[in-house]
Amino acid sequence: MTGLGGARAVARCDALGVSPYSDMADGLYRAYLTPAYTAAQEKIAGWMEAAGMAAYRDAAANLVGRYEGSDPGAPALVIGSHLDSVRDGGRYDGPLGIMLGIECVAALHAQGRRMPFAIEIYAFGDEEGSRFPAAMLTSRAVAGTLEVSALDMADAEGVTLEQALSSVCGGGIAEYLTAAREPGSIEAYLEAHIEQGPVLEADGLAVGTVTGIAAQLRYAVTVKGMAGHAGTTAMRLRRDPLAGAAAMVLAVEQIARGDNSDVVATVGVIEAMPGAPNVIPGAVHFTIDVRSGKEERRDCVAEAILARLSEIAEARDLEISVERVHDLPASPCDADLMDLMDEALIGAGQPVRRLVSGAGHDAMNMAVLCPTAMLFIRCKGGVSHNPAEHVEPEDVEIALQVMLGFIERLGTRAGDRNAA
Ligand code: HGY
Ligand code: MN
Ligand code: MN
Repeated sequence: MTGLGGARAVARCDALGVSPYSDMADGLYRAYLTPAYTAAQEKIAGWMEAAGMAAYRDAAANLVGRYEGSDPGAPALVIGSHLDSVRDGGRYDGPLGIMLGIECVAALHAQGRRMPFAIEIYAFGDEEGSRFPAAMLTSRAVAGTLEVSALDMADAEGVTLEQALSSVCGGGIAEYLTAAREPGSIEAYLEAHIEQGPVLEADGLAVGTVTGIAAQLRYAVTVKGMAGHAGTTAMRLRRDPLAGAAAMVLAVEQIARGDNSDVVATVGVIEAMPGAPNVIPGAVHFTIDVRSGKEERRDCVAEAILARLSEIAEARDLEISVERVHDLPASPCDADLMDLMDEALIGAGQPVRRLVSGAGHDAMNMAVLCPTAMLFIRCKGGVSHNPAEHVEPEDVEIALQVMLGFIERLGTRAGDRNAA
């Protein structure tokens, strides 16, 4: 299979980038538990079975493929990434890691080989949080870190997670948390992912070993003022929450930029209600996403931002409420697995290059369960969360060879441990 797996992985991501595997007509939006999501699962399940795996949905409606190892009781190697996308996203953010996992198993299956451990491919259903308010629901369910209270939510159309889940797999929300894996049942978690940044391209490298994932905080902010008639309300009499929110958005940018560190802060969603050209809004909702490789930097900047927002609200006679939607700590990759990845890079004729991830990944949740490793793949211009996202099949083939080398070394390590 050498030489073809990388190209096939890219072609399969492309095939999944259009209807019926997208919830939007022109472009890619595949949300958790939608018709596009289940259509994509059915397609991928066929590819998993063709690679010698048994495919099934777990209680959180993740698609899982399992390729047995020589020792049925041994902790499994899990290879995964996410199947959902952002709105109008790229084709490779998530699915590429799933397809590469399938290609690794297909290569072993073609050679009739079994590793000392089973290999399980997880296509996580909700990493982006693009449908429901919280993100990374399904890898948190597998990691066992999801609180049952977190399941009580609805999407923008008012469809609850419970309704969406039962529409897809008939499963009940009560069983959702049974998707959790037993600690000790997983040898390691491996995720290959596009870098979504400029480092590998700038260094002329196809792949790199990830050292860890930045810590992230996400907030939902509501600012309330006084709705009014755009034509009859004098400027001095207004309590305009959208004008207030505009000052707040600029403050988010100024404070993060002023920290002169790796901290990044983003307002990605903003909505004015009732949202009419001739109405001064009554309320505004917006989100804030704050990240850094160091939690203390992240927290310090987040605190400064929230304090500034309160000052702006007070100065403009507005009400403000802030809800913390999620708090994901920084997640270092496992030192031993990084060494194995470096050896696999060398084995595949690639220079060793380590880099941190500013983007969040399911690996940060799986780190609660087991040691994690990530492999980054160069993407054009570092562009992601954008239809222009692009990878070269040759780089993906290199990633496949590195992953196979990593799996071999992990198998040798497991064999040596069992023999000891
Ligand atoms: O937000 C992130 O970093 C990831 O793409 N979900
Ligand atoms: Mn991703
Ligand atoms: Mn993403």
